[in-house]
Amino acid sequence: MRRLSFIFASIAITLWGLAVQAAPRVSISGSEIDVEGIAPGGEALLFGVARATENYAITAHRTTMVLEDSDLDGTVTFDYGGTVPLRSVWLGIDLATGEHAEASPVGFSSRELPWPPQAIPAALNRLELDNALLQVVLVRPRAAAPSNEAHGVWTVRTGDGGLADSDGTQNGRVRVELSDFKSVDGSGSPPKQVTPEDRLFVIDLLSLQWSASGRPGEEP
Ligand SMILES: [Ca+2]
Repeated sequence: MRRLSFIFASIAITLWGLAVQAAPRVSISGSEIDVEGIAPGGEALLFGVARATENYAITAHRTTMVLEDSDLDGTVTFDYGGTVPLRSVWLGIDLATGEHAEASPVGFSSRELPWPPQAIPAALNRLELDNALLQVVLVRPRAAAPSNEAHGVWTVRTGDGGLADSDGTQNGRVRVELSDFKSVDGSGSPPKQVTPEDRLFVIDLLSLQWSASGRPGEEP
């Protein structure tokens, strides 16, 4: 009996190890986008931008959607409502851990850029990025906020010299205040400062290039 308990304990530790290391995967098929490999019963954020031409104008459709794993299989599915546009980039983020994965439809290669080292100034209350037009997402993972109050997802769209660019000028940079972020999941006011556990994701609405800030515990 003692031996049996030992075996169960070993299995439990192995499974726990797998759960800690698990990273999500994103796959696209027809009109569906799957985020697989999240904690069973957990939530994932699907963050995507799709470029399309409509009435001779190029548009960027943005998606920031929290998806719940209600059937406990560790996979959530988003239906785009039509074939997922070729020129699109999709990030799946496990909201328990902040781990992410990315995919684009077959035939389109999106480009990941390194997280800009100067993007978060010492005051930690804003971002400074060299983009003309972008969507930013801030995820405070559940694991990083055990109080169950502060975790959540916030997003903002910003454009150089315009919307949510607090430097107010067209200078090739945007300065985005955390206070301009809006909740995606009803979790209330945005954080006042970025913490090392937070994960930031940026998709450029023109080039579809994207960046993710470092893993929890790394220097942002
Ligand atoms: Ca600017």
